[in-house]
Amino acid sequence: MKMLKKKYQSEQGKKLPEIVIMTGDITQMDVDAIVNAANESLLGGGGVDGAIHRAGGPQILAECRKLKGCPTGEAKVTSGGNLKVKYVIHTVGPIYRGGNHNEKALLESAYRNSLKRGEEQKVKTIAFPFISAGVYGYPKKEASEIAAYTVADFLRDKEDTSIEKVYFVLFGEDNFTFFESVLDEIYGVKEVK
Ligand code: AR6
Repeated sequence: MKMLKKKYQSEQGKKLPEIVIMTGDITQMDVDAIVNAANESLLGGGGVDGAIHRAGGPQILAECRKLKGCPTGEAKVTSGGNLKVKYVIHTVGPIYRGGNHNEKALLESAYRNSLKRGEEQKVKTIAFPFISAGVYGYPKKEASEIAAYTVADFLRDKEDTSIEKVYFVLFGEDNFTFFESVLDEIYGVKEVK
């Protein structure tokens, strides 16, 4: 399968973070931290959560057990086990229940709290999956807008941050295209015709 990748950097004076969108498997990333789209138990599951625990080995689950779960919208850190990363930041996105159950605020919190946990560990590079957009059923266009705007706004003009580069690692061309549209808008990329 063709791998898609696109890099966004600030134009002079705008001070937006460097963001890379790509298709691929987040468990293979060579970054300081990856974010896991977990559930409140932090004891594993399917989707990206299952993939991270499978690839990372039992060490991550052992550490998760000690964390005693994680409320929706918050984030907690373990080591990276057998993965290339130093840390896995486990966050819990909202289950989508029609849009009137505080889902947007909770999804924004999941991204923001993950970035905060990353900063506390002094990570320079961090990779996110498409939180809540799988089993949890968040409509993808909306979820991609929340993801991209929340991360860009959190890091915009921020001097006191360790984070230099953020990756969104996505399954499938469709998901890539959602992120591409919103990031083109945020970074003011002009369409070349
Ligand atoms: N790398 C990158 N993206 C992936 C990978 C991977 N290895 N595997 C799946 N995805 P989901 P959620 C994509 O369902 O909606 C778990 O059971 C996937 O295609 O993993 O937040 C947890 O334990 C989709 O686009 O997370 C929770 O119970 C995106 O990752 C629940 O699922 C997120 O899909 C959380 O649901």
